[in-house]
Amino acid sequence: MHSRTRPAGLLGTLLLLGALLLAAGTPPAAAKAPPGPVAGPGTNHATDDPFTSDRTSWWRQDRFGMFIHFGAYSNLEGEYTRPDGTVCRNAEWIKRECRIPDDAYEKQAATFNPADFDAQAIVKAAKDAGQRYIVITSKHHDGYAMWPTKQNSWNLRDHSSFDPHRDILAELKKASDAAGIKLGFYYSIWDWHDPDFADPATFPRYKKRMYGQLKELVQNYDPALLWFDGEWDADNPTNAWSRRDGADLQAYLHDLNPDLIVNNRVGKREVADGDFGTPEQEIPAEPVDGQLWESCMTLNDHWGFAKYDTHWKSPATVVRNLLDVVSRGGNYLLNVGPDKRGRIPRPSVDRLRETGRWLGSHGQGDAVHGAGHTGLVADPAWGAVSRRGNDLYASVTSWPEAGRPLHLTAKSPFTITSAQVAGSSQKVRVTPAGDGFDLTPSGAATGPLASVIRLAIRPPAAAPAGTGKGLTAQSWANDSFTGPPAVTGVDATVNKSYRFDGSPDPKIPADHFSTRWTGSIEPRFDETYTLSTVSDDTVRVWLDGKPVIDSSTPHGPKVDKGTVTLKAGHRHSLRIDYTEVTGEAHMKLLWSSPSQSQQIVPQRQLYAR
Ligand code: FHN
Repeated sequence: MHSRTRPAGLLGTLLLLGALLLAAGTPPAAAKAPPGPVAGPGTNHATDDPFTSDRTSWWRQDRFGMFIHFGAYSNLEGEYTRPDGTVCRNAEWIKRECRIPDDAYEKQAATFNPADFDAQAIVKAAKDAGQRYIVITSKHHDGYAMWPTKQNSWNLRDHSSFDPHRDILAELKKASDAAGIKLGFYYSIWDWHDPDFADPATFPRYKKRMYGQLKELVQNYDPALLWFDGEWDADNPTNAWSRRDGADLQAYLHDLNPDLIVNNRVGKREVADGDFGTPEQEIPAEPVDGQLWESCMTLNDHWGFAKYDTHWKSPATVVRNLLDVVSRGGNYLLNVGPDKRGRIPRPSVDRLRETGRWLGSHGQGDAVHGAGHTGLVADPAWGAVSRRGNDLYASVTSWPEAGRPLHLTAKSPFTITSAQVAGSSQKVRVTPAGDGFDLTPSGAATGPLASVIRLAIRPPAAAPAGTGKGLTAQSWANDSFTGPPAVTGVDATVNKSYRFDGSPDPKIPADHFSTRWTGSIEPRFDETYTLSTVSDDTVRVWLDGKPVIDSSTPHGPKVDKGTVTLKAGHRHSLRIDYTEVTGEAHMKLLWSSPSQSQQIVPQRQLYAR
């Protein structure tokens, strides 16, 4: 066993000494700010609509990912025997929850040797499960980096018994690319090990190292996604991460790679942070407003490996969860925790393989991959309904008794032109019934996990796509629309993330400004639409002269909604009054309807008058 911390040597010691003297002499506050783009008034950090952009398309199509919690904590396999002989159990929080002294934790990490980490086997397990992206912990709260970072020697290359010529993130990247699987990295902002993290006075020095690590990850491994965590207010150690830190980091990362997808824990898990929300160990009861979302979950009760935890979810639970998530417009990130040798536990592999077999049978995967929420029907008690093009997938987890119907409540008139049970030739009788349809199968369920009835539909009529160029936008350099507007123009969409430094125009300061959008909005369906705003600080919306949203008390990033009945192809007059008082600023206008999935209202449906 040879545990390597970076060899000091005389030169190393002198350099280190010099660095320490320099650092000691440099007041922390003067520590050079992390690198990043120069923004300022006139900057809008929202560069696309995550609901529809090419940048997020793979993520919205893939739907199902593998989470991997793997780090120095895995070496303890969920159990720590204290010097007094008492045994303490935890997984990735074991250092803190079992109060392991730093030296003892570092000593055990020095024996960490995941020699059996097999990237190809892991990628195969994901692929066989139908998981189309992978997110692995590059650094969890214990601060231990799973790649040869140059920012410190607390990492798998410099502080372990692992082969120093290997790089598991590079191995996973190579195997993922070869298999057509996207790779993302989890990165904890909260760092229990970095000496500069705990003290707000030295926190800038930690941030500099953090930015350095993230630059290494982005430039050396080209991840498609960064999954931040540990952003919350915490103590032991105090977490000084702020919303502004989140805004700065998003701008920095966008500068490094504009295609990167980032979760909402880059900031403070607000609706305006990152590209998607991250409900954890839970599934939202209905589609989430204002932001994409992904539910992350363990397969047993621990994220990191815990040798005693055999409380595994059944394949039926995994499939049901996956279908519920997708039918509500979300992604499902299901976790595995490799053991200290780097092997995924067999019970995890077995359950994932069962799930993959279900997805790969009879085209059932079409209910998940490339599918999503439909507002055309209500969420049924007997299962879940997802939409993929003009097919609805009724995934039944409670198959009816012989001759009994499954009722489907329609929320807009449409026609079912055919109904076919995946993997069965049985007939399904479709009869209009009450507020929708009765689907009456003529045979048995096709298996224990879920049976899928594919419904080909003729959807509600759509008016032709609009020819709009956007709304008239007037902005004032005050937050009360006082005097003549300082700037007048046309905004293609209302999709603004000014954050802390930006504003509608270089002539408008980052605080105390207001914008009024006027013109008309043209729907494509005769339906009841939900108009949603994501705003900070205030917003009011009128449609056809009537108030729809009034959120005029200054607030942080917030979703407000109003329902309106719109006529396909008709131009409904629209006015939005938005103000930014101080701090960060956001303003987005989205819509959804039974036939329209949630999106930023597109330019072609907005008109200047
Ligand atoms: O504290 C972490 C936890 O260890 C785990 O990584 C989960 C997974 O998302 N996130 C945090 C708890 O919210």
